Amino acid sequence: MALDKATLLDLYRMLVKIRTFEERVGAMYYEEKLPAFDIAAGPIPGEMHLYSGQEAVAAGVCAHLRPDDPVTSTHRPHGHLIAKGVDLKKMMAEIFGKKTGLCQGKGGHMHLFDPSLHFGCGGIVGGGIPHAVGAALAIKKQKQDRVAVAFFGEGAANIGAFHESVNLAGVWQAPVVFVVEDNLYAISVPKSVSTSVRSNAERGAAYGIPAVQVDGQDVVAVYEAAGEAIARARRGEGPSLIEAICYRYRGHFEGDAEGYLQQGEKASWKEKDPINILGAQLKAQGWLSDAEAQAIQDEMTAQVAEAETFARQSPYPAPEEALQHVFA
Ligand SMILES: Cc1ncc(C[n+]2csc(CCOP(=O)(O)OP(=O)(O)O)c2C)c(N)n1
Ligand SMILES: [Mg+2]
Repeated sequence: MALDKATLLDLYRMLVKIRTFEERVGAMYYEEKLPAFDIAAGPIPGEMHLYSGQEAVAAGVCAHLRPDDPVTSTHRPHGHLIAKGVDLKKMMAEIFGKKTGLCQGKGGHMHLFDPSLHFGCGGIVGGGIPHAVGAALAIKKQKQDRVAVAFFGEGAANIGAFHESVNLAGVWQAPVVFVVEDNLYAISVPKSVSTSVRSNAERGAAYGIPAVQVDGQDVVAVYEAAGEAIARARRGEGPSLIEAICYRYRGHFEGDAEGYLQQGEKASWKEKDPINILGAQLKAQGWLSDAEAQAIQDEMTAQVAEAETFARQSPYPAPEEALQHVFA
């Protein structure tokens, strides 16, 4: 089914928004860290895992979600939370460790929680998958039409929690959609040496749930597959799995020497860039001029700059607050 102009433009705007945010965070991350990479230095201390290149997955799935649909994410969470509709200022402040951040500066980039959007994430690979099933079970018991979504990487699909979660979701017919983002690597380990099946979509059959593979560079393909899966769950017809084949443009983490890549690999994936693919479709339809594309880029650059200014100008939490809101 052909998507209408408004839907396609919304998707395009979201792709550009996520890319612009990630590339700006990537630039700011290196402030004061170089020339000898000092992970603790600069305005954004600690590890950083960016989502550039994978935007179509978050945008295509989250376009179908409501604020009250629970989403669990990973150590690479920015794109999912932006697509869910987060306030960029609060998110950027959290990444900077500031008091005005989503978690009052105590979570940082890997621990972004937004109760207003029913969103959580964390650094334990696969840790969010059982949480999504738990949320879906609660939704089912409360007879609501909400849907839980778990985003995770193809590396996470090899841990026990994935298999237990998909099995129980199948048993309970819980309203959850598992979104495997297959970006070819878990850190430096290619899927071919860690995974017994060629495609994680094949694993759906083992647990009796519908599963499809989609081109994760193509936001329309993701949007259509996610639309079916999410509508099925809202109708009370149980869980689904979507495997999106995608590619991250930056290292596993910032500072990754990327010695595991094949020569020319990244350049060839960039030829299938999600923003360019959708941009070309919109232009071919006469729905996006170069000037309009530039205006969207300028708007997103301004939104990210506003978030940056807010984060930089916000105070740090006071040292005596360190033990508040934590299990001690
Ligand atoms: C339980 C657990 N094991 C190992 C790690 C270390 N680790 C962090 S990210 C990562 C790879 C994850 O790969 P994947 O699930 O494919 O996600 P991607 O980074 O590709 O988005 C690993 C092994 C961890 N954080 N948690
Ligand atoms: Mg991966």
